[in-house]
Amino acid sequence: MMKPSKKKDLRLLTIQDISCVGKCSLTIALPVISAMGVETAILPTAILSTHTMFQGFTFLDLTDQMKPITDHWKKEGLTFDTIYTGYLGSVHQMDLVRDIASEFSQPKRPLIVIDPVMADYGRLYAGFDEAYARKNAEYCGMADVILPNLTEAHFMTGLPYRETYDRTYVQKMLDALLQLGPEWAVLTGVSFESGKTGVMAKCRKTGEIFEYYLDRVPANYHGTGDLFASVVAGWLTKGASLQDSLKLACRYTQETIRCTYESGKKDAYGVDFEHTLPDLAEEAGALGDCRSRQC
Ligand code: PXL
Repeated sequence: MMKPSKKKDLRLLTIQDISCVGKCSLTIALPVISAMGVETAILPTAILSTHTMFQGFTFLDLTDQMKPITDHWKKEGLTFDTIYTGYLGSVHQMDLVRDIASEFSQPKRPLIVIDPVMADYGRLYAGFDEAYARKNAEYCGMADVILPNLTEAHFMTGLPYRETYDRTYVQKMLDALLQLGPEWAVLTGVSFESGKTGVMAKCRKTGEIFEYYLDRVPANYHGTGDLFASVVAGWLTKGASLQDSLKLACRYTQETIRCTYESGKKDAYGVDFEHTLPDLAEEAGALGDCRSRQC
């Protein structure tokens, strides 16, 4: 397992919505990645009163603000080690993000992590359609790492969605995802054994397969995909290998779900990451940085 890097001044840009209430997207990414000791710049794509699982949510599209905001950053000479995107409100925003990634590709191209948030349990989220999924497939082609669940992979590759499956199915899905162009495809929520869940990943260049599974906590909380992706993006930015990043993110996500479950919360509202964040900060070496500075 890697030793946490003490390198200073790492900066990640995350682009996704602000769901004001509901513990997902930016209300997870910002605290979690910051707690890992990585400066987290945000580019909000929309403001919603809640995430889209609530009834009657409000939605303010911020597409028009995205370019002026990044133009200002450009003038300020800002650079990013990583660009991590989650829920994007429209296909147009994917084109904008592609432009932003190329604008900020000097002096060093940032690592691109894409979580193509749009679906789960075999269905697209409210507001998305097949055209959005097709565009997401094309958009994922520019990533170093993509992190879809099996439903999102189904909508992007056109391969059938299955609730029960075997290794051949998952490997075919990974190959189809790699054909879209990313360096690594990571499928989340993979389970070949009841009571276990984890990830299976494949590298386009080397063909290497990496898998990691842990005991499944018997509850489904909203926002766990965003938590997992944020921790993966944080560790990658700190210089961890993809394999270590996935392991650490699986363990942290499982621990947070376990904590939430044991506190008696049975609904799908969100996970209590606030209680496990100090452990993540410690593991990431972020507390150590501060102590050694005696602040
Ligand atoms: O957790 C993913 C997510 C992010 N943002 C919004 C969502 C969802 C999932 O439903 O609705 C607005």
